Amino acid sequence: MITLYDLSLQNDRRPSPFCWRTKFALAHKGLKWTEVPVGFTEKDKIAFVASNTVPVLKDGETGVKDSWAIAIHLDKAHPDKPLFKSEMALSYARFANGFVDTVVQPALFPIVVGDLYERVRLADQPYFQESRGKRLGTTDFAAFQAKAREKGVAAFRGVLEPARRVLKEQPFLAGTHPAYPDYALAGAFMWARIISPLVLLDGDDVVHAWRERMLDLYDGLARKALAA
Ligand SMILES: N[C@@H](CCC(=O)N[C@@H](CS)C(=O)NCC(=O)O)C(=O)O
Repeated sequence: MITLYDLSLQNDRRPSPFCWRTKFALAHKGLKWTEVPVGFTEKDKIAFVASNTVPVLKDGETGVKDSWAIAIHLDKAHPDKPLFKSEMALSYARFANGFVDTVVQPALFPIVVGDLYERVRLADQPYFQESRGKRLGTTDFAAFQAKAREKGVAAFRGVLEPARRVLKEQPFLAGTHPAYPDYALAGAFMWARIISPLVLLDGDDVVHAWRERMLDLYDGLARKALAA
């Protein structure tokens, strides 16, 4: 039995971009799983793997923390329908993962942080203020977000250019079929979709068409999630 410990906000919204990578990876492999919602301050639920963050996966008796480690674990423990079919596929996925972690998500955070804060469970809001306030240098997340959006939406679209170039040539980042590079980028878009009504992409952007395909995958797994 596989259990995913997943970040939960008000109304049980599930926005974590890293948890979405894991959900897409599990669906890719045709594995079934159950989910345990975890609030920002419910660290006790994930203490069994000494983690402060989700996703955490419990696969039988094995606990794994960190979305990338989980992906590696899944291919080892369940070799059918591999996430990484070759060393090159693994390397490309690692690159895409790093691109999303260090470029895409940091471009997204300032333009959605106010909307995110509004949806954090009330009990978790002081923790969020303290932790994210330190990072941003303010706890007025609404004002920070408004200012960031003046240039931030255009900047966000700009950082997607490497993905856009690929998606002009093929339906998925991984080629004719989706794989981990797609799941990494789609995780970032799921994060935004679930916490904010902000329109991120032009309708005629190839990234927009790709995002629609990602929402449809695996019986609409992503589309079914409660959006903002
Ligand atoms: N490198 C980790 C990052 C995980 C992460 O930062 N998760 C966030 C949710 S999106 C979290 O659990 N944050 C808890 C906190 O901020 O206290 C991974 O890939 O799993």
